Order: sequence, then C-alpha cells, then structure tokens
Amino acid sequence: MGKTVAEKILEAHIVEGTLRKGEEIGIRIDQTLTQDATGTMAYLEFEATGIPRVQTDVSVCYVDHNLVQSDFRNADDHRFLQSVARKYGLYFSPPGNGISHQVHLERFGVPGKTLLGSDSHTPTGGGLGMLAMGAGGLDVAMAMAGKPFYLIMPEIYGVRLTGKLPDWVSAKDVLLEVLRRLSVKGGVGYIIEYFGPGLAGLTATDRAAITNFGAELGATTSVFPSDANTKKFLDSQGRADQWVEIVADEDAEYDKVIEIDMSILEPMIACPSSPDNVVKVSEVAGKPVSQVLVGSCSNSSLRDLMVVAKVLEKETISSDVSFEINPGSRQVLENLTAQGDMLTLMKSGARIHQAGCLGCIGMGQAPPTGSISLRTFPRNFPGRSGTQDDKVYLCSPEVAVASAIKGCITDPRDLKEYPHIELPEKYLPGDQRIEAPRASGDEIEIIRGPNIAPFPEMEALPESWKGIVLLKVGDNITTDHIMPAGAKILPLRSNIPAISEFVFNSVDEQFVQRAKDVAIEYIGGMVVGGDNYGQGSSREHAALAPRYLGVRVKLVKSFARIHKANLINFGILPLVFENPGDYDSIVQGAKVIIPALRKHIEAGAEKIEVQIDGKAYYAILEVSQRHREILLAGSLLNWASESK
Ligand code: MIC
Ligand code: SF4
Repeated sequence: MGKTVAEKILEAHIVEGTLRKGEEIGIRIDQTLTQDATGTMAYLEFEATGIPRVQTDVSVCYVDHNLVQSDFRNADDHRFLQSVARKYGLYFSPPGNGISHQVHLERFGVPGKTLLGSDSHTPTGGGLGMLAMGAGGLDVAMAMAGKPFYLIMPEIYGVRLTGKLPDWVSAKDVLLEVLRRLSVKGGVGYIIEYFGPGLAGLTATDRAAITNFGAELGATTSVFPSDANTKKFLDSQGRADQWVEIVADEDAEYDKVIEIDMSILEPMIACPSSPDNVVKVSEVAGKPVSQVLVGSCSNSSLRDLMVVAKVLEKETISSDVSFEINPGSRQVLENLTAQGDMLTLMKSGARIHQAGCLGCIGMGQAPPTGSISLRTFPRNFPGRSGTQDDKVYLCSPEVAVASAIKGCITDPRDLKEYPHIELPEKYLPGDQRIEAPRASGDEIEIIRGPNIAPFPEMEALPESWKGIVLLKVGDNITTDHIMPAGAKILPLRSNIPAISEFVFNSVDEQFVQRAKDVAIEYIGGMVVGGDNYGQGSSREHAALAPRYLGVRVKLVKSFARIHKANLINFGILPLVFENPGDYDSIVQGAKVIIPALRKHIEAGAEKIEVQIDGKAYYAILEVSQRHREILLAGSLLNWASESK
C-alpha cells in the first residue's frame, strides 16, 4: 500500500514501536525550537538531564513572547536564555527578531525533518513538508538530550484541496472552513495531511498559515508535501540546497478524507470566543470595530503584510479604529521596508510594532471595554486579549484591512481591485541578529536572575489517594483558563511557586486558596472537566503549577493531546469517565478516594475505581507502560533519574 507524506517522515524517524495506528511510537527528533515563555522551564529541565550539549541537528532558542520589560524579570530571562544557548550549543534568536514559527520557517525549516517545539503552533513547519509538532517543555528538553519523542501513532486525515482561491479569499479562510466543519476537537488523534490539485496555487507561506492555524483543530500536526512551491520558497531564502521532494504515493490511503473546493470559498470569520465559531463575513458585516490587529504566527508573513500595504495605497484607515501591525519577523520588516510598503503602512496611520507575539498573548494591545477587536491571530479564547469579556474575532489580513478602512466588519469583496502579490525572488535574509552555536560552551557561565526559582520536588504516587473535588468545569477548557498568560503573569513562567498563585484565576479566584487548604487536610485535589479538556497552548505550566498546588487527579470526558502528555510528565493522573453521564452527578467539594492506586497502575489496570462521596465510579486510564512508570515515579524527571 502506498504511503502518505506523514507516514514517510515517521517511517524515516521511528526508533521504537511500529507504525500501527493507536500504538505508542518513539521517533528521533532532528530539530527543536523553544520560545521564552516555555523555554526558561525547558532549559532548567534540560540542565537537570545533565547532558552537556544539545544532541539534535539544529536547536533554536527564540525570544518572542515576553517582550514587555516592565521590570527586571523578563529581561533577566532573556539573558538567561542567551547564556543557555551559548553554553549548550543552540542558535539564539533575540527579542525583536520575530516569532519563533515565522523565523524558523524562513531560516531553519527543512522538508522531511522532524521538529519538536515547546509551543503549540510548531506545526507551522508542516507548510514546508516537515513533521513539526508542539509539546511540553519537558518533552522538548528530552529531545534536546537526544531521547526519542513518544506519541500515539495518529490516524491520517486527508484534506483534498481543489480549485483556486478567489480574489479576497486567502489561506486563513481555508482553515476557517476546516474549523467550521471539524471543530476545535475534530483533529484530536489525527495528522491532517493536505493533497490534491489545489496545492499548486498555494505558496509555502500560505501553506504554513494553514498548518499553523491547524493547531486549533487539536490535531497532532498538519503537513503539506514538499514540491516545486516548497523549492521556490527555499530558493528565495537562499537555501535551495536543503530542498528534497516528499509527496504522497499515488495509492496512499487516508483514514478519513474531506474535500474543499477553494474556488467557492468566501471570506470567513471566527466569532467570539472560540476559533471554531466560524461564519461567513457577510453574516456579521456592519458591526463596528475599535481595534484591528494584523500579526501573529498565523498571519504576519511578507505576503500578508504586503496585501495590507497594497490595499492601503489607495485607502485610509477609519479614525474610529486603532489599526496595528505586528510583523512576523525582522526579515518581513526588512523586505517590507526595502520594497517601500512600510512607508505606505506608516502613511495609512498604522501603529507599527516590533516583530513578536505581542497582543496575541496579552502582552499589551488589550482592546477597549465592550468593543470588537478583529485579529488575524489563531486564538480568541475568552479574556486572552487582556480585557475581561472581550469580543475578539479572527479573520484573514484581507478582512482585517477592509474592516479597518470601513470602521466595521467588512467583506473585503466590497473593496475594489484585488492586489495580486509578487513575492521577491530573493528575500533579504534579516538574520543578522541570530547567534550561531559556539564550538564549545565550557567557558560560558549561565546567568540566572532572582526570578528563576529552583524546579519543585515531586513525590512519588501514594499507595492510595485521598482528595477533594476542587473544581468542576465544562467542555473545551483551554490552558488559558487553567494557567492564564498576559503581561502580569507571563514574567513568572520560570518561578513555579509564584505563577501557581494564578491557577484558574479567571474561572474561580478562590481556587488557589482551596487547593492550599485541602493540601493540609487531605492528600490533594482533583479537577473534574468535560470534553477536550486542556485545548490550546502547549504550556506545561498548566500541569506543573496545579501539581505544585497538590492537584494529582483530573477526571474529564476527554483530553487535548499536549495537555494530557504534560499531565503525565508531572505526575497528574489523566482519567476519563467510563460513562460520561457520571459527570453530571459530581459536585465541587466532594470527597474522593482511589484505593490501591499504585497497585492498579503497576498491574496495568485500564479501569480504575474512583469513590466519590462514597459512591463507586469508573474511570479509564489510557496510557502506555512508560506512562505508568512515570506516574508511579511522580514525574518524568523522577523517572528519568531513577532509570539512569
Ligand atoms: C499560545 O499561543 O497560547 C502560546 C502562548 O504561544 C503557547 C505557549 C505558551 O503558553 O507559552 C502555545 O501555543 O503553546
Ligand atoms: Fe505567539 Fe500568538 Fe503564535 Fe502563540 S499563537 S506563538 S502567542 S503569535
């Protein structure tokens, strides 16, 4: 039987297990990336492995999230990361140089390679034909230490693209349509692979916009073949020699297939407050907007900003709108400037920011009360913008600029001529600030600021477990709910005791105090949740900080992939209701006992009895043998040091 692109790359990298769907496999990781908000912890974890040098082909340490330096903390973390990169043999991309995913695509991505990143939008690399996956910092640390990355062999979801995108409709709309059809949990357990005649009309950066935003489907990753368009992009980056062709075999079989005829797509928009709340722009047109932001790893490539600039050559921005540009990278900024498009943007009245994540993760750019903010970003989870009760819509750069001109949500087809974009034959590389790895790091001292707290100790799993239901939440809880970000909390990412004070802050302000009280009287806390629990970010702090507060069990209807892996890494039991209807009868404050827990886990039990207020419920523990050992040891780091 023929193979898909994903299967070909996995086959070339497998080191443990066999490529049978649903089974755990271990694969070799060629490249890693970290960003600062997850990176500080990932490098503390890498240090704990005792390996003196990264073992990958390429590992890059980016600083793109915590750019607001309102006190010493973020600045100290940046310096720490630079010294770590110098010591352990990584590339370092400093603040202002761009968003990890955009810069990686431009300067490092190679078709056919595996990339593991401590950020959920790492699949951006799939636009170049890489198998690029997001993971928790600890998994990335292990990959840097040369260990395999373990995952459950996913099924392959084929998306057959036909037709050509009409004017004013772009890559973002393709994925908005996929999200509309499949929802934020439709990709769980799958690799999404694109194929079909429509691919010829999509450039590498269009494809990257699709695989990036594909993270919102909950998929393991998304991937395109590496073909002539991939070659063209690498050539324009001065990296033609790194191109290899990888296409699916004619008779490749996908586990599921959907087809999208791009020629009949219309401009789409995700309404508040979930990326899959998608409608046609025409259905919500006319609503006034106060803020329009073009940027993020989803839509701030040169093409995206060129479209905006070209439209603005003949138009002006509404005086009721704050129109802001967050460029994806220094390369994008340099090329825009060299072409003269930057001047157009300046004259239009746009606010031009440095290259980075900025408002996408609540680092500034919060919208005014009760008003609509339109963003080309990939996420609009409630409150993520920094404004409580925010109304954030997600759309393409075309919709964004049209709406900024009119002052209300606007179907861009109402504008006149569509600006067809010619991308440069050769990009200015814009990589002069990227520091290459040093031949040796022996002389380098790691510089630690006072905000970097030691990694917390984690005790092994007790014989039996006794706790309290600390909180009950509904479906689609995001890691932004569990461990919020933003300018106030992000600087605490390297200080677990301090950041744990904000766990579930926007959901229930009393959560932390309850967890602390329970930890004294009982052994720990349990959280009960609905479907797709832990979707969104890869931040391991959403497991690590609750664990620090004594949370040892999560009982939900279903988990998002990365969060489940993070829970196991930090010794939290990921249990799923055997009978989802049981969810209804459990109340916050209920007393929980899991008798003989260690014995059950050691014996490989898949069904665990959980006694809640004296009544027996059954939960499924779907984990591998390796996961069981990690849970028993109390954390992946404990397990790794025990098995040395
Ligand atoms: C996000 O988009 O939510 C983030 C911020 O990039 C996260 C990483 C983080 O929380 O540090 C992600 O996507 O993994
Ligand atoms: Fe940064 Fe936003 Fe992309 Fe996350 S989604 S990496 S915060 S730009």
